[in-house]
Amino acid sequence: MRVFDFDHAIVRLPGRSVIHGLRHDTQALPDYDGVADEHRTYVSALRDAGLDVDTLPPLEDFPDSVFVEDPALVFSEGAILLRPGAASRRHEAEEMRGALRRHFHRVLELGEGACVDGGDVLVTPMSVLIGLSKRTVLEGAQALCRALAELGRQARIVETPGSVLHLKSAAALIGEDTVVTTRALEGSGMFSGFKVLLTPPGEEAAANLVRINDVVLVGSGYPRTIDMLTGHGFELRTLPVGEVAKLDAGLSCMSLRWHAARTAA
Ligand code: CIR
Repeated sequence: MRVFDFDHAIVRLPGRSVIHGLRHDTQALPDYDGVADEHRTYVSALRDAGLDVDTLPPLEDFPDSVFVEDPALVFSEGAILLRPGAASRRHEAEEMRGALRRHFHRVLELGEGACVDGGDVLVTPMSVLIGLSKRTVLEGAQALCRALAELGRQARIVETPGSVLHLKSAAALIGEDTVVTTRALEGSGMFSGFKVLLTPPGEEAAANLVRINDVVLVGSGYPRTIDMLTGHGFELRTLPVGEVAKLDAGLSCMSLRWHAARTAA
């Protein structure tokens, strides 16, 4: 089974409060209907890619809770409840506990202590990369390494440039030995041993894409990235992300994905 072979996903509907989510550019105000439309299209694409999608209800108290990738990690072997780094997002982990217990026999918890966001965790065939960022600190990354070891997974802690919110804001595994990333992140050296496809200048945010089974979901506003990936033979599904991008988000953060073959869900 490949690391991007999935048959299940968890998503959460955006609440009307999503427009108050965290964002670095406070000028570009996101629109609730726009986010909801993009989310609907995304969920359809997950279903079309063959996933059984569990859709959780909106949480108005947590504007960023639509970005379910950050409070948890999921694998065939079990799930890990994380501790998001932004204070306004901390309780999203508790809100995810019930869904994880419904789907997984093993749910490990990082618990109290230092923070890790799931957006900083990139699963590759050899190891799980954990990026240190404004949201993920060393102590949290080390606690996550221990939890991953309990699930039989090796991890490697890496540094991400300060300009990047999350590791997966700027990198995705698109083939078993191939990543798509930005020039800035490639410069960190963390992808030595991988084939690297660089996003064209000005389209850095396109690296927040997601491969699911044989299809790659990519933002529709990145024509040069789309051409590049098509040229490399990837099957693409382009999706609108203009509104979620105003919340510093993209395609990977809106779902938790796993293959349930070895779980007893
Ligand atoms: C945040 O700043 O936490 C949200 N507005 C966006 C989170 C995006 N998540 C991700 O890249 N994994």
